[in-house]
Amino acid sequence: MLGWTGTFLNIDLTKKKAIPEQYPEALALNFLGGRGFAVKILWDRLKQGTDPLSPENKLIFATGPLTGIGLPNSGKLVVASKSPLTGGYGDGNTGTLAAVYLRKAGYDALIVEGKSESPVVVHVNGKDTEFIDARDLWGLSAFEAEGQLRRKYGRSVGIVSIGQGGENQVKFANVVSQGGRAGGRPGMGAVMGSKNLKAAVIEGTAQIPLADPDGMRKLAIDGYREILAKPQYSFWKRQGTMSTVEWSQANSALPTFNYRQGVFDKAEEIGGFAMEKIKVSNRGCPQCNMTCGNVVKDSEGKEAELDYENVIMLGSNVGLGNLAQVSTLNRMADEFGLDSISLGNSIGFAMEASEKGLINEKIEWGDFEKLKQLINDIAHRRGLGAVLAEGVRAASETIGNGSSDWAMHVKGLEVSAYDCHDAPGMALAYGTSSIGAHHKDAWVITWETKVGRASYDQMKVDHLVEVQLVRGGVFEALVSCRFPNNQLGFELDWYQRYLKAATGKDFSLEQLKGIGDRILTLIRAFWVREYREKWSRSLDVPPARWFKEPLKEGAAKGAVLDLEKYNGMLNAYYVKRGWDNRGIPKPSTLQQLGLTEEAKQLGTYVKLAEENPPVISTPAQNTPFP
Ligand code: PTT
Ligand code: SF4
Repeated sequence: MLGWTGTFLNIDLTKKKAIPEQYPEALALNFLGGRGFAVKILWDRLKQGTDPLSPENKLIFATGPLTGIGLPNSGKLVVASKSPLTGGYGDGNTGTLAAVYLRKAGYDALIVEGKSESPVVVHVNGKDTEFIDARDLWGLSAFEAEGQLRRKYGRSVGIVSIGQGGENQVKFANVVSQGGRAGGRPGMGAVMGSKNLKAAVIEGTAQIPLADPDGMRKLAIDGYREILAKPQYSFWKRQGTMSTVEWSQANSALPTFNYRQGVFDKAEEIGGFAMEKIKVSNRGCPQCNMTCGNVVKDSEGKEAELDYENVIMLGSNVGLGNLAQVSTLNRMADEFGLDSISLGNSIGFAMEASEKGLINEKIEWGDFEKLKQLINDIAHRRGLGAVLAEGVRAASETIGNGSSDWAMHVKGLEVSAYDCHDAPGMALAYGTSSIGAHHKDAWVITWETKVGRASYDQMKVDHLVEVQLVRGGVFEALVSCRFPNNQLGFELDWYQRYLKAATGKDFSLEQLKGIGDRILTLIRAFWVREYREKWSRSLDVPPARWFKEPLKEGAAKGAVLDLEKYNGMLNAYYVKRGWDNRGIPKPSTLQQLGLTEEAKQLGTYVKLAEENPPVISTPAQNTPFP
C-alpha cells in the first residue's frame, strides 16, 4: 500500500500487550483514515451498549494518508471513542507531533483498549512498545506531565496526555498536547483516564511509503507558498480565529449569559484587536505555516493560548469581559485537560441556575475568583463541580425545574460558540452534526448571513449537506486542517493532488464526497445502534431556548426559531441524506454506500424502513442518555 502504512497498532492495557495488525487496502480506499477508520473500527469491534468508561471501550488515535509527510497543516490526528458525554460517536481533531511520529513509527492508527491496574504511560518506538509506570505523573496537569516526559524522551517524540480532568473522568475532559493543542470534546480524555492511561509517547524514524516522493516534495513547497500568498494570510497570522468575536457581535451570534443575548457590552474588550495588545507569539500544530494559536500573557503573567471559541465560552457566555482573566481560565482548562467550550457552557448554565435560585450556590456572572474555583472543582469533581462534570444534559436532569429548556446541548454535547436564535441553517448544522452540537462539520453561519438569516429554504439544506460532506467527511478522513481551505480559500484540488502523490490513486472530488457520505452515514448508524429504542428525531433538534425565548438584546432582538419550519428543514435534510423521517439511514442508502453488512446489523437493533414511518414531531427537549 502506498500513502498508508497499512498497519494499526492494537494496545491492550489490561494485558500490557501491543499487537500490530495489517489491515486490508479496501478499508483505506473506502474510509481514507482519521474519522473514517475510527467509526469503522468502533462499528466492527465495539459491542453494542458498551459502557464508554469501561475497559471494553476503545480509544482510537487515527491519522490519514496525508499525515506526517511534510504537507501544509497535516500534523493532526483524530482521537475518537464511544463518548461518555453523549453515549454516541465522539471524536476531536488535534494538532500534535504524536500524529507525525505515529506514522513514522509505522502505524496509521493506535487502538487502545483494556485498563491498566495502575497509571501508565505507553511508549511506542517503532516496532517496540513499552508500558511505563506513571504513578508519579498521576495528579499532575497535562502541561506538567508532558514537561516531565519531554525532559525524559527529548524533542523528537510526540506526546499526548490528560490532566486532572481526564483522570477524574470529567465527561468533557479532552486530550492535550504541546501546551495548548486540545482535542476530543466529547470526553476522549475521560476515556483515557478510565483506562489509567496518563499519556502516550510516540517516536519513530521510518519513511512513509509514497507513490511519488519527488512530486510530493514539490507539491509541499508549492502548497506552503500558495498559502503564504493568500490575501487574508497576514491578518490571519495576526488574529487567527479571534476576529470572529467582532463578527459574531455585529451579527447577534455571540453566546452571552448562557445564550440569551447574542451581543455582549464588553465584546470589544475580549475581541481580536484587544487580543493583539496582549499577544506575545503564535503557536500551532506541526507542519503548519498558518500557526493560529494566539499566545498571550494572562492575568497571572503566564502564557495562555486563545481561539475564538474558548474566549467566548469562558468570556461573554459567563459574563466575563476581561481578556487577561479569560486567558487565565483558558490556561486552566488546558492544564486540567477540560474542553473549554463545554466548560464555559456548563458554567453559564450553573450561573443561570444560581440567578434563578435553583441551586444553593451564589455564582455571579463574571465573578473571576468564583469561576477559577468552579473550574478547579469541576476538574476534581467537588460539590457543584461534580454535578457540572457530568455535562449540562445530566446537570439539568439533576437540577430539574424546567432547566432542560436552557441546557444548551444537542445529544448531550454542549453547543459551541454561535447563538442560533436568528440562524436556522446553523441551528440545523448543530442539530445534525456527527458528534453533537459542534461547529466542526458545518460552520455555515457566515454564509447564511450573506444569503439571508430568516429563511428555512431547501437551498440552506443543500448547502449544509455539501459542507458537511467536505468538512465532516473529507477533511476529518484526510486528517488535514480545514483552515487553509475555509479561512484562506486554499482550493480543494490541492488535496486531490496530494492524495495522488501519496497513494498513486486518482480521487475525484465526487468520490471523496462519497467517502465523506459513507463515513457520516455510518456515524449516524452508530448513534442509532447505541440509542436503540431511545433514538428519536428530537435528538436532532437544538435546545428549546432558541425556539421559546426571543433574543433579549441587540439588532436581532426578538428573534426566535420557528419549530415547525425547523422540522420542515429537518425533513428536507433527511430526504437529501437518504434517511427516513426518524433520521435513520434507509436500507437502500446504506447499500448504495457499500454498507450492506452494516445495514443488516443495524436492522437487528431497530426496524429499518424504506418508506417514512409516521413520527410525532416533538419540540426540542432534554434527550436521554442511552
Ligand atoms: C475543537 C474545539 C475548538 S474548535 C476550540 S477553539 W476552534 C476549543 N479549543 C480548546 C482549547 O484550545 N483548549 C481546551 N482545553 N479546550 C478546547 N476546546 C475547544 O475545542 C484546533 C483548531 C481549531 S481552534 C479549529 S476551530 C479547527 N478545528 C478543526 C477540526 O475540527 N478539523 C480539522 N480537520 N481541522 C481543524 N482545524 C482547526 O483546528 P476538537 P487543535 Mg481541537 C487551546 O479538538 O475536539 O475537535 O474541538 O485541536 O489542535 O487545538 O486545533 O476556534
Ligand atoms: Fe493547527 Fe491552526 Fe495550523 Fe490549522 S491553521 S494546522 S489549527 S495551527
